[in-house]
Amino acid sequence: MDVSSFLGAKAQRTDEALDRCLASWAGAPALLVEAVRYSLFAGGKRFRPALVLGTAEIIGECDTPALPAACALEMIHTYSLIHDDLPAMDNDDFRRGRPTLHRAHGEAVAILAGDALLTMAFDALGEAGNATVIREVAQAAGAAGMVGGQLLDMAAEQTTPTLDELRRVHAGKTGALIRVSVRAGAMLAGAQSTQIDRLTVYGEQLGLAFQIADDILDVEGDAARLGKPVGSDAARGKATYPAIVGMAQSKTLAREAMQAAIDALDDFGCEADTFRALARFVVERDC
Ligand code: GRG
Repeated sequence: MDVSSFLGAKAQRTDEALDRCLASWAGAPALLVEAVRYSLFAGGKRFRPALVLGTAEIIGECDTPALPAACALEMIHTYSLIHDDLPAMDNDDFRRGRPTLHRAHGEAVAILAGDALLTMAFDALGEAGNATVIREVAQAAGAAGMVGGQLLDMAAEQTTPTLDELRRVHAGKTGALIRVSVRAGAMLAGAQSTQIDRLTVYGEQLGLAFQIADDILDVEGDAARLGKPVGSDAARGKATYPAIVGMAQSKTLAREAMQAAIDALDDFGCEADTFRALARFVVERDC
């Protein structure tokens, strides 16, 4: 299956499951549900759910056991985007092709919608009934993962970190959720530990390639395709790969990470071909 059909199919499957989760949200104020829906169904790529579901299929041929984790990872990712866009953080006006949630509904509603998504994610994850997965997702999203990476990222603004420091920022801010998406899908499909180890390397290298590509797109991308303005990293003095090592070296590093991700799949057969193509897509994408 080609990458865009794969992403499209997994996005549809995830959206249907997310819709069911929200429909069962009895008793929640209508404004909160509307705000959550505004951000959740704004046309994200559903990249993390696709990783969860795709990994489960590589291992077990069926992605159903991993569907709660796919929903949970998208809810956590969407909450992180809502909070990242707030005036206290990046103060962004556009996300996923529409005004950011705080521009549409105000800051307080945006904070609460993010809180609601984060808590609902763990409700959804509980359905999968695997305590190890719940703990790994919590750790990846939390202080030693995405939240910690976000703090380091803010602290690095207007500074020139070393490449190792930059890697640490991004391993937390972006890499942790991508890595745990692959691990959760594998664990919920009953993978053996050697398979989980190889897929973890794939997830780590893919996350790195994804972040470098994201930094490159902020310089060279098309705002209409991205659904948000370009050039904001440089305007804010953000520590990015192009800022630290230059554009040419950034592209080389992205390709090296892509190749390392593909190499990590050597023990798998044609069932992992879509994931090999996905690694190429991550560095070649325009949105
Ligand atoms: C607020 C705790 C907290 C964390 C924020 C997600 C994040 C951490 C910051 C966003 C800043 C950013 C642009 C990071 C680069 C990588 C990234 C997460 C890009 C957005 O993810 P995509 O491309 O977005 O998967 P869609 O909209 O397609 O889901």
